[in-house]
Amino acid sequence: MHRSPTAAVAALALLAAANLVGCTGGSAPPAADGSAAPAASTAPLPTAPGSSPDSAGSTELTGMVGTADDPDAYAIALLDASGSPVTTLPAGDYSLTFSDRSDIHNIRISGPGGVDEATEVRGSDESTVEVSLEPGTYTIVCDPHSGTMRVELEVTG
Ligand SMILES: [Cu+2]
Repeated sequence: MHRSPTAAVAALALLAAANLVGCTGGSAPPAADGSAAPAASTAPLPTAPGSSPDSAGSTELTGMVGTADDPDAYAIALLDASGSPVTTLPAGDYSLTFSDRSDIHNIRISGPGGVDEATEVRGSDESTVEVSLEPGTYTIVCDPHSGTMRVELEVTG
C-alpha cells in the first residue's frame, strides 16, 4: 500500500471531524411527546481507508505456452496481470495460472526455494499454483523443447 503524506493528513482530518461529531451529539433529549424524532443522531462511522478485503492476496501471473491463436505454437512466456511478458520481478508471493492448451507442450517453472511447478505435456491445464519467489534466476521451459522454448526470470530481493 502506497499512501502519500497528503492522503494521510486528509485521513487524520477526517478522523478528527468524526470525533468532534461524536462529542457534541451524545446528549440528545428524549422525544417526550411521542412524535417521531428525525433519526439523525447516529451517523455511520467512516470506513477506514485501506481496509478493503480485496487488498490481500498475491500478485497474479500467467505462464503461457503457445499463443492465443495457436496453442501448439513454439512460444512460452510469463505474463503479468496486464498480459505483458515479464523477465524481472521483485521477490514475493505470486499466484501463477498456467495457460497450457497444447498436447505437445508443457510449462515448468523452477528455481530457488525449491520451486518446481509444471503441467503435463498431454492435455490442457489452466490451474493456478501459489509460488514464493526468492532472489535469483528461475527458468520457465517446455520440457520436450527446452532448448528453444525457454525464458529466464530474474527475481530481485
Ligand atoms: Cu514444447
